[in-house]
Amino acid sequence: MRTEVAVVGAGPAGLLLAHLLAADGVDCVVLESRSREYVEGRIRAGILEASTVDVFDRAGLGERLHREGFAHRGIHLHWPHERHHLDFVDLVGRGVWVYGQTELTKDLGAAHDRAGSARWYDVSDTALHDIETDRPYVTFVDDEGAAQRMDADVVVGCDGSFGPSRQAVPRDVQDVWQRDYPYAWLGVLADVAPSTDELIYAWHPDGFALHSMRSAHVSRLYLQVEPGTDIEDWSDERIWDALATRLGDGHDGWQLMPGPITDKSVLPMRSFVAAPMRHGRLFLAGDAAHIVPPTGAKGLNLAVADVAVLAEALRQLLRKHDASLADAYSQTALRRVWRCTHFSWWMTTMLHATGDPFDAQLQLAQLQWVATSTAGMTGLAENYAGLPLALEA
Ligand code: FAS
Ligand code: PHB
Repeated sequence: MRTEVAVVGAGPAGLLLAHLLAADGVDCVVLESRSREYVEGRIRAGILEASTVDVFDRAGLGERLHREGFAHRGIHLHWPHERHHLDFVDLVGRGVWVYGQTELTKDLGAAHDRAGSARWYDVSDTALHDIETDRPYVTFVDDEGAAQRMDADVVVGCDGSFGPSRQAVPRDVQDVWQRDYPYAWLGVLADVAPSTDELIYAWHPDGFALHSMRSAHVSRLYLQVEPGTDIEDWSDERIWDALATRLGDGHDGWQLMPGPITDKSVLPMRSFVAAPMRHGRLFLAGDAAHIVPPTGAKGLNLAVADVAVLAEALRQLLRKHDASLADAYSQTALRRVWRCTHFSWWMTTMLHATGDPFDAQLQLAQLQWVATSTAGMTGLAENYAGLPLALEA
């Protein structure tokens, strides 16, 4: 079989790239190792930057997002006895949207259904070949156990942090940076109306907590736990007690309303960047190239930003035989990747308790400045609401 662009991975990056390329008449095939139901059911990100919403609007994918998503002007920063609202729209002229990654992936899947796109789910043994030539190909075993080969002009690795694509880049040309944080997040989904209008990021000596949401009836909350925490150690009651303490239940009359927990998971916190994001005819996008701790709500948005830049680069390469944007892709994408990696590290280290009393004083001093100085608030707002897509040099 032959296509122009073989995309490995049908998460948001892979599906969005294939959708944008197909809109430009570029032939694509998407290969995915899990089932469609599994991919669309994975509970992950929830915050979309304005530039992400713009990409979906321009691609004709924004209708349900605008109907069911929530436009937020900003966030609340909370620490014991203090709560401050940062209004991003006042500060930098743009806010963010609350719309679950699961919904975004379903919208992308529906668009591919309408377009009759070529997607292979439940594949296995995916392997990339001859990526240093102009005739790369991908081999895999399909869901019926038959060995398949897909020849392509370009292969794009959108296969997340554990896929084969990043491994296909030779070690001697690849730089990798990684930082593992000394804490993890316990995330819960609860069938209860959010107790807040906008997200609450809370510092507390016991640990960080975040109150987010998915709809008017579903709350999404996180609390800092030790790495490797066994979810069985956290009963619903213990989770709600810790969230109430850390989020400031009772502060100025504010109350956290508990409810039935429908999903619990522990996710590790790490920063990871692999460069270059292109080797020969292989391009990497999204988590395949970088991972950020979710404190800055950047993971999904970075994947979209990579894809928006890469789709145009591949259109120029394959339709106009102009390789200039493709040759610049890695450098262009990495500028935003490092800006977002820094911001995610900055938010994470400002808000997570380490148990060290000196750290605690530094964090509280930083929070006091960020939440009460226009310069501090603007710096957070500019990064959280998102920078323009293709960062200037
Ligand atoms: P994805 O990981 O979404 O998609 C990669 C796809 O490739 C997967 O479907 C996988 O099955 C497939 N694949 C892997 N190996 C393959 C192979 N060999 N062959 C074929 N297919 C293969 N971000 C936030 O902003 N906020 C959050 O709260 C947040 N929470 C997260 C929680 C968890 C548990 C995880 C893991 C990530 C979270 N993220 C969060 C980040 C997340 O949203 C990612 O940034 C986003 O999914 C990136 O999208 P993709 O790059 O498409 O990668
Ligand atoms: C979420 O709603 O899942 C979410 C929101 C903000 C974050 C991380 C996760 O920083």
